Amino acid sequence: MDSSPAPAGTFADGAAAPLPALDAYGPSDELAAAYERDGVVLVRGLFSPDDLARIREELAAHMTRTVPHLTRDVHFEADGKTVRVANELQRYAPFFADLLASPRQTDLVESVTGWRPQPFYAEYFAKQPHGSVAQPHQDSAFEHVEPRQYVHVWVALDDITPDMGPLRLWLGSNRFGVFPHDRRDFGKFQHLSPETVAGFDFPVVEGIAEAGDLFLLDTALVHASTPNTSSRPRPSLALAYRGVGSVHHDS
Ligand SMILES: O=C(O)CCC(=O)C(=O)O
Repeated sequence: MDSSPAPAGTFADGAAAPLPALDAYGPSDELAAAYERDGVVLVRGLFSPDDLARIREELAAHMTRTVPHLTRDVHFEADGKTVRVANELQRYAPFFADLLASPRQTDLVESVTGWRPQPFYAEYFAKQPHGSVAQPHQDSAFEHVEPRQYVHVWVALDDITPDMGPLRLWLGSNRFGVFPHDRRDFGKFQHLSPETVAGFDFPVVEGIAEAGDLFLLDTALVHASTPNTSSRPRPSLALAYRGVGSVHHDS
C-alpha cells in the first residue's frame, strides 16, 4: 500500500453532479429533510452581495495586518508563503466573533438540525489557483464534540464553477461514524486513504455554487475539495457551530 502523502494539487478526479440549491426562506421542513437525508444542504439567499463585500474586506484586513504576525492559526501552501487556511478568525477580529454569533446562521442551524447552536470557530479557505486540494476527510475526526452536534456553515464568497476546486461531498457518509484518517497531506492534515474512499457506495456531488450560497454540513460528512485549475481564487468562509450544552474535548 502506498503510504506517501498526496502531493499538493492532486486529486483522484471524476466529475460529479452538482448539489441542488434550496431557498433559505423556503419551507424549513424541506431544508431539514434534505439535511437529514444527505448530511448537507445547499442554501441560497442568506448572504447578500453587501454582506460578502464586508466579509471580504475584513478577511483582506486579517490577511494583511494580522496573519504576518501569527505563529499559529494559519496554514500555508507548499511554497510556505501563500495562505491556504486561516483559522480561529473570531479570536482576532470582533467582526468575525459577531458574524459567527449572528442569528442569521444560528436560527438556520436550529431550524434545520433541531438543536440550538453556539458559536465554535470561523475559518477562511483561500483556495488560490493551482493551490492544494483538501483530501477526503471528516472535520468531526479532529474536534471531539459530545453529543455529536457539530456543523459547518460553509459560505461561498464568490461564484464557484467546476474548474475552481469546488467541495466534493459524499452524501449520507455522516451516518457511519468516523472513518480512519490514516494519511497526511504535505501540510500534515489527516485524511482518508484512497482505498477507504474507493470502498464507498455513497452518491457523490460537487459543490458548485453562486456567491453567497452556503453549505450547511454535518461535520461527520466526508468531503474534500478538488483542484482549482482556474485563474481565480475560490474564497470561502466556514462558520462552525456546536450544540448549546455540548462538550468539546480538546485532544
Ligand atoms: O475549502 C476547501 O477547499 C476545503 C474545505 C474543507 O475541507 C472544510 O471546510 O472542512
